[in-house]
Amino acid sequence: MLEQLKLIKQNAINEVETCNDIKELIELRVKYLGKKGPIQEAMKSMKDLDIEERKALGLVSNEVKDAISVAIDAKQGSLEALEVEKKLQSEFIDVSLPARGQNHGHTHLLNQVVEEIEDLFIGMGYDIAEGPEVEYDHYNFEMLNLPKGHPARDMQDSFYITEELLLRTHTSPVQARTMLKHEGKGPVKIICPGKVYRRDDDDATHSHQFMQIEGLVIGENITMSDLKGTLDVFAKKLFGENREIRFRPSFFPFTEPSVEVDVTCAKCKGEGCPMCKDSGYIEILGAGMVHPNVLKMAGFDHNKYQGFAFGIGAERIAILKYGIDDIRQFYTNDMRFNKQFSK
Ligand code: FA5
Repeated sequence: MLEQLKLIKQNAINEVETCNDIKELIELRVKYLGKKGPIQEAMKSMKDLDIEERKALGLVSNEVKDAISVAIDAKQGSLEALEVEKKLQSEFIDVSLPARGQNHGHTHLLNQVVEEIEDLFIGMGYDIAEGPEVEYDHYNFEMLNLPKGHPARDMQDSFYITEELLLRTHTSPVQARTMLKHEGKGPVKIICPGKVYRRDDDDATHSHQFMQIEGLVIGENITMSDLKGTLDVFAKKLFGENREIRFRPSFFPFTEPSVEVDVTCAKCKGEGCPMCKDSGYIEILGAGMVHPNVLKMAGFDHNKYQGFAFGIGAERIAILKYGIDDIRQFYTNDMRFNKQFSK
């Protein structure tokens, strides 16, 4: 019996030593030390032995049990340590690896330019005003000294929705709306950026939908030189001191006198090319002194108040500032174009 126990111990220790799996090790513990294990089986024959033999068998069986248990505990400890090590290896984070690039959106170039212009005018004390894109004929034309049938309405071919409603052709109706809100009291100093729509044929510098930034200043003793000075500062800040700018007499029914401002072409730098239709210049804005009729219609005393107004084409500014060769680039959503202007 004692020999049998020693053999059991030897087999158990051999099996424990070659075991490399915690689950199997638990099964080995049950197999050798459990109630149905070989040691318990051997002990069943105790009852047939005399007292001395029983003592000896008890002693050896305890010794065998202890030895197997110690071997299993030791093995379990080393297998658990191995497991932890493996887990640590698999969860290792290399903090020195460069991060995977993420695609971040950014403000569209056109909005960047509009924001730059807004900042510039806010810096000069202007407030931002807003108006609807679907506008009444009344504000878009009539309040601007353009009654129905006025030939100058043809200057802006319109998208009419009903006889009285249209997509605004310029941001100038916001002038009328702002003046009415002021109820004849100056000063007024606003800019209004927004989309406008015209039935223009699309080409390199014209789009049927584009952005304008309207400006309106009303106060006492406002003169044409205030307008010229303001537009000069605007153009120099945006294009730099060296870019050539010209003021050209023009006509708008809502301003008198009226001017248009041109900047040397982005493509040919003034030489003349198809983009600027060989003129060497691209027109960026229309402006002038607010017509007395417009002041009167909006409830301002034209003997007390004067004002100037301007309407800047935002795409034209972006074209000239960034050397873009076609206005349609702003509206085709070509990511190769858009991504060049991420800030
Ligand atoms: C006007 O729209 C006037 N309301 C501007 C104004 C405001 C004059 C206040 C006086 C006082 P005009 O049609 O010229 O004017 O347009 C103004 C600017 O918008 C142009 O100088 C040009 O830069 C831009 N623009 C005009 N038509 C288009 C178009 N189809 N596509 C892109 N930009 C355009």
